[in-house]
Amino acid sequence: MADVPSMRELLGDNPPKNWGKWGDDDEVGSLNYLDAAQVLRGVASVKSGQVLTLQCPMGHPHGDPVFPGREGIKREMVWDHDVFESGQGPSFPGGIRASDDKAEIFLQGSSQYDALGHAWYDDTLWNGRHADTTNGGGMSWASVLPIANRGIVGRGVLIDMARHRGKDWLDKGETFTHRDLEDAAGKQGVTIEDRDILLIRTGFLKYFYATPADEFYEGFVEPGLTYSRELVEWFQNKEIPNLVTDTIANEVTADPESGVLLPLHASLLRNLGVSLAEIIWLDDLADACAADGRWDFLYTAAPLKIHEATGAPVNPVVIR
Ligand code: UVW
Repeated sequence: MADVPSMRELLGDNPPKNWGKWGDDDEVGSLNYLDAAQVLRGVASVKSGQVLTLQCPMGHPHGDPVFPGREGIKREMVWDHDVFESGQGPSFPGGIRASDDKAEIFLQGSSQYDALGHAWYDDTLWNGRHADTTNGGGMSWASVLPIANRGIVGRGVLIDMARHRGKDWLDKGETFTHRDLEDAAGKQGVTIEDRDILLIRTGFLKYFYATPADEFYEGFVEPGLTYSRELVEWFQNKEIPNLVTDTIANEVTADPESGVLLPLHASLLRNLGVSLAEIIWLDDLADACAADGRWDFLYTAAPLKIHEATGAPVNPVVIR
């Protein structure tokens, strides 16, 4: 730890920022780029009417992919046939019965959107607000609710880095840059256009479901985009509103050169207001895109509307 620089030392005193760009009270950041014209651009990429949903199931028998320290959903039945037969269920006029259940979940523990205030450094989060806004039992600033209220609709483009590198999944800690994304896009025959919702497949969720948990979590380091100032400027200049990946944390877990953890959470989420969607199942979409060579589509998503939450589950829908 002693040799690892602080986030400020890594990113510098004057990193690219979008604070104030949409007003001091803005809580959705780069999603502001997704105006009506962007919705129509997404609609224009629909050619066949095929619909795909991108959420990983919660409560999968294999276990759920979560960042170390979190747990997958714990769900239990409240009413079932036995409850009624033993006389412990409610008695409704006419005799109708119903199954019922409840769950304990980490709101960041499934396919989900991060709130813009979810990650910070130097006591300051998105748009310059103090991190003490996370105190008091909930996020009073930049929770997931404004994102949920707004919804996310636009042209999505999928870059399949695993397929590009001829692998089922990228290795632990394998990195790539925006230049690699452009290169892969070129090979796929698609252009990453300004204001596109950027989806990146690494195959790492496929690896999760194919691998015993102890092997998956050993030396936990996911593959993903790696920090550089140029990469952050690329996101800013292209006005990317939303990064969506099939990894738990959207970036290589620790910056390979400095050892700093999750610097893109700091530089994209906190500084640029780029929404992050994590643990998103992209394999079926990638297969569909590869089958007909079309890698752009209408992307739609809305996380659950949970007051003051740090993030919320989501089941994005793609129409292509
Ligand atoms: C952490 O908060 C550590 O990660 P994530 O944004 O992936 O939930």
